[in-house]
Amino acid sequence: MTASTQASVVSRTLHGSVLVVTIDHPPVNALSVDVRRGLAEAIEAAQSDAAVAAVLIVGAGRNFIAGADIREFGKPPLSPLLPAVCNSIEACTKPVVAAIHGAALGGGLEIALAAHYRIAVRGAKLGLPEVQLGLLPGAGGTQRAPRLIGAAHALDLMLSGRHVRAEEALAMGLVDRLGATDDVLGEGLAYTRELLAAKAGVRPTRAATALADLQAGRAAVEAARKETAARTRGLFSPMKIVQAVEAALTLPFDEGLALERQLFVECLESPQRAGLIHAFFAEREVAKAPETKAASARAVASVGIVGGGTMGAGIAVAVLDAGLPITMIERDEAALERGRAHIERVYDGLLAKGRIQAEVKDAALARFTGSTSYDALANVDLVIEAVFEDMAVKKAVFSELDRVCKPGAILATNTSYLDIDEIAGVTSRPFDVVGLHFFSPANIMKLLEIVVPARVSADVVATAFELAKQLRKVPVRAGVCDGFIGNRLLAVYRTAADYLMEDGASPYQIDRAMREFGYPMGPYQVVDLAGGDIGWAARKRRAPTRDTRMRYVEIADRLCERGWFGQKTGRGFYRYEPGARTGTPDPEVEAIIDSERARAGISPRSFTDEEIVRRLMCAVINEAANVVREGIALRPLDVDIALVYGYGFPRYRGGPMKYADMLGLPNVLAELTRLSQEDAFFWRPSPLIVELVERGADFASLNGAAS
Ligand code: 3H9
Repeated sequence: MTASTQASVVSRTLHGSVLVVTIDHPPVNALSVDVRRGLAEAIEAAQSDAAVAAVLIVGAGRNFIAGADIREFGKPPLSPLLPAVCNSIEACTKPVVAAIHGAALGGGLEIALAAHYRIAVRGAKLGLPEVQLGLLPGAGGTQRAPRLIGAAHALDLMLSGRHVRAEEALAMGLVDRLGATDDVLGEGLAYTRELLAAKAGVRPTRAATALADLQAGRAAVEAARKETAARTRGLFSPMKIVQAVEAALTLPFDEGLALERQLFVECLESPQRAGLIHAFFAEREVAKAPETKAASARAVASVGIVGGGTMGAGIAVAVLDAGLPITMIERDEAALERGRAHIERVYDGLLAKGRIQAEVKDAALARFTGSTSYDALANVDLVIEAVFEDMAVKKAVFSELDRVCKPGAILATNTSYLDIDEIAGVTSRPFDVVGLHFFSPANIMKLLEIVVPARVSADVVATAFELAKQLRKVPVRAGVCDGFIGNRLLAVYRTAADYLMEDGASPYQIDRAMREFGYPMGPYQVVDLAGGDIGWAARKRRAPTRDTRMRYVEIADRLCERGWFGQKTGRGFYRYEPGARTGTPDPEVEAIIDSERARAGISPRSFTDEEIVRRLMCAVINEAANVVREGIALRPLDVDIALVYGYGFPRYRGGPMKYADMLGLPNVLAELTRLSQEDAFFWRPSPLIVELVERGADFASLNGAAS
């Protein structure tokens, strides 16, 4: 080593004739303006310094570079821009090598693509995940990657956003060499010296030839275009990616770069980019609850699960997948066997799809113990109750848990509506009782509502968050109320849909409008999928306490009275052929709706799809504001993540609160005020919305640093 120059985030050190340029910008070496400047200066320095024969770019810490600094998007651009930095790296007259460890993603991989040679060590993950943020690789990636690895691989990387391991990257030609050890600097230096010794010279990726077979390239672009049209309905950036890769085939490199820039800016300015980047940060922010800062988690090495039904078995798989042993309790041997069989079926399904190997299933089942006696839970660290949704039944379970569990064991309920304070009240240790509300299928759905009753201790809540991390769930903290965050908002969404249906819209039009908005399914398809009987039971349970000012639509009850519970009975709002998952509109249902309208004295009106979306969204946004105001959700962003991860709210709209901010809260308030002339009780504007509009503020202002 002969000389060293320190910039704040990019340092330069001469190792013999190799200039090592190290990016040290925690936490992930994102390409902020300082990093870009440091890189540009390093290339300039290398060019003008006769002592430098080659440049080696490495990242300090756990990653090479995670990409552009996402926090800069939406703000005025600062020079030097990343495409220019990449171009200057490629144009360097001395060989530039990228040595990759950890993440080389997005703009990070584009830096590596602009270098002349690439080496990766084990554990490196490379990818172009911009599509997940509503973007496309905008620093030459759409032009360099196809020239280096061919259009098919490049499109796969850019359209899926997936990360590839070093070995796969080598196989597709994304890197030239795999390091034999984990020492990224040592491996990088050795490789660079080898290149110098071989007089390898510069090798600009713009001149790479993987697109030489034009026919294959065109076929890949056409296939991607078809698939994108069919699969990514509603998303803006995937088609732009296809267009940019097509340009790599048809245009000279610099013209391709110019088109890429234009398409990138279109993506950058789209509301989808704002929604998706909000979701990216919000998803990380939800895991930071006050209790996770205030207390340390308790150790959880074993888990008990009470109930082997669909929910209990799904939770069991989620816990087993995290490598923890479980003890399942059921009331008799037959029920226990059904629970175990259910778990086995889930693993068999995964095996059949090739998602796991047989050993994974065997190892998971080896961690399963079942019992019909609560005494088997004497030593577990945490129990999750997933029995029938009935207060008396839950109380009986918690009395038993209180009797058998060791001191310090955490007692969790998976209730989706019931008052957890009341459940905790039957135990001698309400400070150990918490809600863990999973969503079905529990081994797949990412959302986990962590419901915090009044007397629970902070370390129990912190443990719940830690468990969520272990189970790879997205945790959202919720307070106790009927339905917590998600189901409370779902109820309002459904009610607003029912009002529209009774007032004149067909359930089929409502479903279509919401699908067009971006939901995977409309509200009545969801009812048919979940089973109409579930909502019917809840409506009957709530009937005695229903607010008399609340309008009540009976259409769904009429269907349930006929035994039409949806997919499982072949009829619901739709008709289903045996075994079919998609239904067809049912004229008999429409006749029932007509007669219900007549009975209620309503002359049907017509609604546009846009009006349907506006009403349903206003209902959700308004109730979500109440949820935040009452402290049931910590911040608006917690509501956003709950709905995106648990209820199919389109991620590219960021969640209902972000969507409300994009609509403009004064517009939302004006709409609520207009609607409240129809029904002053249901549509009364939330005081939080009124207050924010008066202050000229938005929901984002309540998110703290995350916005
Ligand atoms: C792009 O590159 C566009 C270009 O093509 C064109 C430009 C012209 N920026 O996830 P973690 C923060 S688009 C700013 O918890 P992990 C993150 O918020 C970009 N901040 O860690 C968190 O902050 P906090 C394409 C970022 O170890 C902290 O870093 N790249 C960025 O589980 C730790 O993150 C991507 O989409 C960023 N780019 O996972 C990659 N990335 O501590 C996005 C992270 O305050 N990043 N932060 O909560 C990732 O996928 C993961 O962060 C990574 C590490 C796998 C790298």
